[in-house]
Amino acid sequence: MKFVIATHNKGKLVEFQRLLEPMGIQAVTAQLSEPEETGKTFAENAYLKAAAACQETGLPAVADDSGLCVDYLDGGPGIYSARFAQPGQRRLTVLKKLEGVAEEQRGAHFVSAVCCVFPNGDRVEAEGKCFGRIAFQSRGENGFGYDSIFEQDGVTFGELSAEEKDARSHRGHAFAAFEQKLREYLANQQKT
Ligand code: ITT
Repeated sequence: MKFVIATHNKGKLVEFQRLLEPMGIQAVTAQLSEPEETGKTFAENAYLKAAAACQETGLPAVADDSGLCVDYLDGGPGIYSARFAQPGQRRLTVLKKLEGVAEEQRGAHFVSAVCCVFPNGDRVEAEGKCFGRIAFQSRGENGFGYDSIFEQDGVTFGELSAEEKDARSHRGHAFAAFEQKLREYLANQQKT
């Protein structure tokens, strides 16, 4: 089964490939346009990206819309995680906004909404979350995006191996649920 991965984020791309491969999916890339993320939810934006990629390539397309939701920032940056500060400034901006905020008030979670759109218009969707805190400073070189400032049990995602991150991350959870739903969808397709 060949799916096109609808993302322009290199960090996500690496994770998509390693999460989709064990499902027996051949994950390919393509030159894709970047649709405007006009949705009001992660799920709506994931659908917009997957639908555009499916239309452009004629292949089933998988996208994720994801982000960091910080309790102290009323759930922000949330769906605006890729847009609320300049590239290279995003982690620092979150850390600055939480300067002087005590550990108990630094709760946060990541969300990943995954959507696969098929050429016949069908879609399979799943969502995953993981909960933790915003660290006091950036730690760890692994991963991407906000990984080095998001910690669980005192360890940031930037300090985890790829396998460790997948086992506990929002995207790992979302793809596990997605795999289940995809299997059900494909089994139903074979019946009809
Ligand atoms: P695509 O839309 O092309 O997939 P994007 O980077 O714009 O790429 P989003 O709109 O979903 O993707 O924005 C997600 C933001 O949240 C982006 O800034 C990511 O770096 C960050 N993010 C998402 N998942 C993350 C993860 O697992 N670890 C760290 N940061 C993450």
